[in-house]
Amino acid sequence: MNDDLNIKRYDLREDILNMIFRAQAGHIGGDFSVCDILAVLYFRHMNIRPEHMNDVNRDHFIMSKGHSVEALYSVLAARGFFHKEDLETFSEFGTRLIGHPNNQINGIEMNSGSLGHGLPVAVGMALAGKLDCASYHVFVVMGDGELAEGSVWEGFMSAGHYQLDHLIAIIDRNHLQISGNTEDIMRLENLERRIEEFGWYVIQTDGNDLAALDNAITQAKRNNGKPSCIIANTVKGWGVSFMENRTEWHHKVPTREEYERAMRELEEKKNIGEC
Ligand SMILES: Cc1ncc(C[n+]2csc(CCOP(=O)(O)OP(=O)(O)O)c2C)c(N)n1
Ligand SMILES: [Mg+2]
Repeated sequence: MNDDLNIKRYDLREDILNMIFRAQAGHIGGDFSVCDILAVLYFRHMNIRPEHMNDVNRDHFIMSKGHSVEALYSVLAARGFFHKEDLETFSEFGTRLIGHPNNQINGIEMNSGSLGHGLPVAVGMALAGKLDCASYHVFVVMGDGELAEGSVWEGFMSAGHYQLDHLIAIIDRNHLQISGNTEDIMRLENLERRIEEFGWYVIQTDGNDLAALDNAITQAKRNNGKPSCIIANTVKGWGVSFMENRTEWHHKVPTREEYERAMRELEEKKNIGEC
């Protein structure tokens, strides 16, 4: 994977950290776990450009785990969907960049935040594409805690039934949700086998390894006859040592001292090119 993305993954996290510290609100843990997935999708794979959002053949993207909106805003700004300075208004009174995705923003197709709705909508988009013999792919990113919602499993079932091979679901499998470990709150394992049983092609990958993600998405795009699901094994809080795998960093806001420590760590890792 080229070095440029290795730098961007830290730049994106620095933008997120700034947004959350300035606003004193946000969901930093899930932002940092999903950041690399978004970077690889937006910079390597998806046929989505700010000036071509009306193109019927472009790819479609749904951020179903809408609480990770800061990660989405940071990558959309980096891809030129709006001015980077707008990030400074995140969560302010009267801002367009509110605390969950809304479709008034260029590049955002679906309002989300209430978990469990992204996959069913993505199924509808992919089914429409199939009926139209269109070439576009539909990508949807979900959290693993989100999989406790029943509507997700209706989505898995119907996508398998309709053999929607242009649908690619990516699960941010960080093993944590808002109040603890997913396996304690609502057991998911054996997740791969369960999703396969619904007629999906399932790929497991390291979700914080840019090259591995790139490979997994390439494989998913080539797959015929079944929808694809990438179980991206990630680390919640990835990039900042004291946030990694800690439940409280789901939506804790850093103190000034924590903010400065986190920024220092991200800068150091960026400079030594750690990946
Ligand atoms: C329908 C619904 N129920 C509850 C919530 C509150 N909520 C916000 S984030 C979250 C945990 C989500 O965990 P996960 O999907 O694993 O996200 P991640 O770990 O990636 O942050 C919950 C329960 C919600 N947003 N929507
Ligand atoms: Mg999770």
